[in-house]
Amino acid sequence: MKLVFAIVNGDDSQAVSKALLKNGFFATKLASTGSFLSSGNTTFLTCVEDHRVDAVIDVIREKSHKRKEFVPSGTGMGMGMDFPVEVEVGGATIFVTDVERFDKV
Ligand code: 2BA
Ligand code: 2BA
Repeated sequence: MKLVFAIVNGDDSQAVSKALLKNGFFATKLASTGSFLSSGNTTFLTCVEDHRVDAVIDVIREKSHKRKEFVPSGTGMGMGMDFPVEVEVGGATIFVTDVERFDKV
């Protein structure tokens, strides 16, 4: 078994959640916060058999959209000027790890 961690932009989390369910995947959602934008994202934990990992990732990829956003740079140096910087958000950041044991008791 593998555990797929997927950090998904808050705006895409409903669509990802529905698509995982529709495709028969079990998942757990954790409310999370990115340290850079300090805005909410959702971390999906999905534990699946090894051969289903690519299928989970395909579902998440299909429902997560990359886009550009302007955010305050935090470099106003106390002068009241905080220049916005463009960052790419959306898409999903995915980690896959081995699971030693999987039980439902
Ligand atoms: P945030 O930390 O809020 O980051 C949002 C976006 O800001 C990032 O999008 C990236 O484009 C930019 N960014 C973040 N940290 C940066 C840095 N140190 N320098 C320059 N630009 C930076 P994504 O890369 O798509 O990441 C989206 C979210 O996924 C992140 O939200 C964070 O919660 C998570 N994440 C991304 N990479 C990670 C990693 N290596 N480990 C753990 N969490 C990660
Ligand atoms: P359980 O299978 O006992 O799962 C209880 C909770 O444990 C789930 O809550 C989910 O948060 C987590 N979980 C279970 N298996 C997981 C896995 N492989 N990876 C990550 N997290 C996992 P819910 O999602 O609210 O599901 C509640 C109950 O609804 C489940 O109880 C199961 O009986 C049913 N269920 C959930 N997803 C299903 C699906 N795709 N197909 C059929 N039944 C589903």
